[in-house]
Amino acid sequence: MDSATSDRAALQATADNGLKIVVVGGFGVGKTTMVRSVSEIRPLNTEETMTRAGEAVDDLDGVHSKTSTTVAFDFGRITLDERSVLYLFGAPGQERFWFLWDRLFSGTLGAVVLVDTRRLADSWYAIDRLEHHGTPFIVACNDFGGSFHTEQQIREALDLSPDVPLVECDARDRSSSKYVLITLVEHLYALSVARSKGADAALAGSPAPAATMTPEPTT
Ligand SMILES: Nc1nc2c(ncn2[C@@H]2O[C@H](COP(=O)(O)OP(=O)(O)OP(=O)(O)O)[C@@H](O)[C@H]2O)c(=O)[nH]1
Ligand SMILES: [Mg+2]
Repeated sequence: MDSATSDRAALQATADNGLKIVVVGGFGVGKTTMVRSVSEIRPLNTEETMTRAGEAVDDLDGVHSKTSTTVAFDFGRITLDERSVLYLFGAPGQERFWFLWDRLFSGTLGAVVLVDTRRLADSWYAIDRLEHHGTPFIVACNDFGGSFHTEQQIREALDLSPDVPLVECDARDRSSSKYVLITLVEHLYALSVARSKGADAALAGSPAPAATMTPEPTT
């Protein structure tokens, strides 16, 4: 069986419970690298070579060695258990492709905002869009060896609420990328537990439903 056939077989084998996760962030922060490092199938990438013609349009500050860029999205997959799989989508980072993000976020359970701490402002738009959609997210700082920032400095620069998890990672490293995804899944689980507790409390505090009330005596 060639690898494309085995990839298709793997995709068909389990899809009972498909959870869509998006990796988003500014240009060249390592989104494609993360999807590649962690996917258990050969990932789908839509990389195109960057040309000199694009230099005037692309903001290459801090990513001069980059030779290709995502023009649609990356796609990978990770099995969680016999019935559940994570479908991983890597967003394109260049500003001219940001119009694709809103579509990509549709049906998304949660997101990883990948950040290069040398260019923190490049992450603002991703966080803004996720908040706009109400999509839960965590922030992962990809290690490009920039100057040291405390967690507090990063939280302030990104205006992050204290309940959004913030982790460090190396997107090239499979176990580090896995840890990022586990943090996101745990965050989503905690949010869902908090939501169902809130719903239970609201039900407990509400008046008894009409069907259980003593019927009015009939004359
Ligand atoms: N030093 C370092 N380099 C990294 C890391 N992750 C990715 N890179 C490198 O950074 C470059 C950009 O990575 P990509 O994965 O293409 O970035 P991207 O966010 O998908 O880029 P766009 O799709 O063009 O926005 C590549 O040359 C990677 O090898 C990291 O953790 N540390
Ligand atoms: Mg990419």
